[in-house]
Amino acid sequence: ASVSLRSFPTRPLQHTAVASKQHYCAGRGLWLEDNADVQWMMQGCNMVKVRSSRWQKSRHLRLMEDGLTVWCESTKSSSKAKAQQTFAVTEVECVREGCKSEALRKISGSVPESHCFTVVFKGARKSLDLLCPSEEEARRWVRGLRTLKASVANMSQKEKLDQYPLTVFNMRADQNQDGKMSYDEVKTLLQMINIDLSEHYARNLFKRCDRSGDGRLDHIEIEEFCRELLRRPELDSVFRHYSGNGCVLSTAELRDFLGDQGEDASLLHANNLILTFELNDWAQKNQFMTQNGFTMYMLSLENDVFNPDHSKVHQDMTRPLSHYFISSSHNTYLTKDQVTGTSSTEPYIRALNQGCRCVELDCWDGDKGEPVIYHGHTLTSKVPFKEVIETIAHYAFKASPYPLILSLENHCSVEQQAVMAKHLRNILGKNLITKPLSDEPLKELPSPEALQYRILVKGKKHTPHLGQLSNMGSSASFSSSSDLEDLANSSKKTSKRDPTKVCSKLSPELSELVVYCRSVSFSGFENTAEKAPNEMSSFSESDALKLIKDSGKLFVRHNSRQLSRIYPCGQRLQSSNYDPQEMWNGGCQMVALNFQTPGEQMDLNQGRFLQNGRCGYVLKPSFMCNPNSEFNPENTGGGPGHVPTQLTIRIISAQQLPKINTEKASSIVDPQVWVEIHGVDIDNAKNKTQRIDNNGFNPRWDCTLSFQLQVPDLALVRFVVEDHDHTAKNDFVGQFTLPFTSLRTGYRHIHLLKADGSSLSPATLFVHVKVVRRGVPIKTVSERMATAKGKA
Ligand SMILES: *[C@@H]1O[C@H](CO)[C@@H](O)[C@H](O)[C@H]1NC(C)=O
Ligand SMILES: *[C@@H]1O[C@H](CO)[C@@H](O)[C@H](O)[C@H]1NC(C)=O
Ligand SMILES: *[C@@H]1O[C@H](CO)[C@@H](O)[C@H](O)[C@H]1NC(C)=O
Ligand SMILES: [Ca+2]
Repeated sequence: ASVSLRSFPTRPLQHTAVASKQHYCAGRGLWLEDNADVQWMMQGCNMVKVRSSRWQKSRHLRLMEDGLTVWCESTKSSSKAKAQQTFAVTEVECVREGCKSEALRKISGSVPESHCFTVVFKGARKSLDLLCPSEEEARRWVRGLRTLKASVANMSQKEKLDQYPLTVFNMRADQNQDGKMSYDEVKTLLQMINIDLSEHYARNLFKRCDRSGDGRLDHIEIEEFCRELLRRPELDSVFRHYSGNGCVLSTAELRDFLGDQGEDASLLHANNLILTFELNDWAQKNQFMTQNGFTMYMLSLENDVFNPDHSKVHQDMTRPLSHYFISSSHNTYLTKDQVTGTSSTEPYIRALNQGCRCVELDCWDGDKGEPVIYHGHTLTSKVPFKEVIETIAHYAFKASPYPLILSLENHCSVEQQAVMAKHLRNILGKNLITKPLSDEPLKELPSPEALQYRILVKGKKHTPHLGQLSNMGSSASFSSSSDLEDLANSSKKTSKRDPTKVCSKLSPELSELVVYCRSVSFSGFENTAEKAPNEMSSFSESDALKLIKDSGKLFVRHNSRQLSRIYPCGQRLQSSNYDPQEMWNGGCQMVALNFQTPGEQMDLNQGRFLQNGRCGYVLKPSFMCNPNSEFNPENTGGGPGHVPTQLTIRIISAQQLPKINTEKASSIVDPQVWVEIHGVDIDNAKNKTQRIDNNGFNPRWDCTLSFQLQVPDLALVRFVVEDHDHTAKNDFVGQFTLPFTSLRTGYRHIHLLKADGSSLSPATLFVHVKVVRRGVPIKTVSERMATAKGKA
């Protein structure tokens, strides 16, 4: 069934177009007018796309007019239709200069390194390795792509909204590539961005926008066409509710609105918002906010559901490491699953850029005395240890200044362990921790603050004076226990029975580098106070779950002092993930997930570490940081951390949900929204809205969902949009997850993310959030005013 937009207003087009046209030009000037590299990229260039030393093909790369899309087409015209490919600047994770990728390294002897670069994409998309005709060409493309990426990251939501239809247009809709659109092409575009307009309405709007009357729309006219479509009646009604005259908000009216939102309700704050978001000069001078200014503000990050104060480091960073959840990755080197996936340095870049603070290196003996990293006993490819350390050195502190932990799974001979130690020292230099920060006996672990810009090695450590102790270690082979399954079959089986031999297998050079993260096998919850704070244990997900279920309180206490690392069980050959929330409930710090595997578990990880400036360290709730803590994650009735709280969320509408099922050309999204609570067992819950048929462009639900939380400080809230499918499993459209403690009340937009964690911009949800603690409702300003009026 086709949905016509009957509520569509017939406001004169002129009115909206004028204000935003200025904006539009400003937005474009951002890239196009003043950047020589970007200009250069628009001229296009013939490069060689490299996959291996044998597979090399000529490609023409050109940046399109939207400043966002790069075309990459075969220079042989015959295969044109097939060989055309595009990528959007927003999909780029990073650009690496020279021959740093696995494919380019193989040809680095035969081509000038300065002519090469690699475009690394977010998520699973294969990297693009390119060889340019000159050094200048390579330099300009590398610099240009980086500039564009930075500018896009900086673009306001409104600018993105303006840009979005243009991008779609460039990428797919302009079928005959003449830069203008016929009515049929516009219809294709509408379908691509999920609008199902009535024929009658679409034709009328097309005619109104076709100023030149030639039956085709140029870029500016398409912009106007789209802007008309972007109107938001539900936002307009919020505006009218607070506006006395229905046209503008005075500073006082805006302040009242802010008060109801649960924000700083001061005239100063209201004035600042007018200065920042009001586009109309007259209104700004007279301290009014117009409808356009209000829309701009409401769509900006300033009004995001996620508290912007938490997008900076806002927690105390001077507590011991064991008081923090630490974003951790498992089998970091793998690009896919652990049976056939490729080992590469690129997953390290992606993980580190996401703020991951504990990466894993599975080290084995390699050729010519150089250790390599791969998944032992499998078909995964190998990557030299040295290259991985070089990559880590380069990206370690780009996203976070706080300490990075290298979790070594060491399967190497003593000789190659010494080589590992040498590389670690030489490449990481003064960043590497090689001895304790202080000579004092260690009472507790140092803080992230004290360890800024430092790299810690986690592994087994030789303790000459406590020789016996190391025999007690799990199998006493110094690989971490997650590889015991592998080792059980191998020759190392014998070493189990021969402790002396085992000790001699740890190279003193490598052992020396283990300072604050010394792997030992877990020895129970007895004598907790006597354990050295730098001793830590690894647990398989099932072992950890058992401890949490059987002795949750003791595990929480243990984790207030010792670090614990949890890893996925060995049966997860496809690199699937377990639920990290259960482990955080038990106070476990390093809950290692396969970062390469998107899905609910990685969404939770991204949500958990969204706060505190995404620095990869999040302070545990205070009731978990005490060695005498009474907090029990399995407890259902009261106790520390229990603050009964009601969360009420009204899902109002969504904007520009993309089409997911691209195979069915005519299909339009039938969206529904889930709200999920992930916390302690008793808090876990989910509920969903009804489904809206055939409208991804501006579906409206007005559906209220309510949840009771007991331990809000541990809870995450996840919003998931699905495309209802009558015949198969619903398709995932987008999601956003955030800590309950970072959720803001009032009318808010939620900026949705794709499965791989990157932005689904400009797709948003519009919601209203209300929180009531311990049965005490927080009164809104308008409710207070209503009460006051009633009394008068
Ligand atoms: C981002 O925008 C701000 C203000 O509009 C500007 O000062 C800053 O230089 C921009 N940053 C980048 C990387 O473009
Ligand atoms: C270990 O041995 C079992 C049975 O002997 C076999 O099925 C399995 O593939 C072996 N695993 C490895 C990693 O060699
Ligand atoms: C889900 O939400 C609907 C609509 O508000 C409500 O009627 C229903 O009881 C809720 N279901 C659960 C399990 O909470
Ligand atoms: Ca055209």
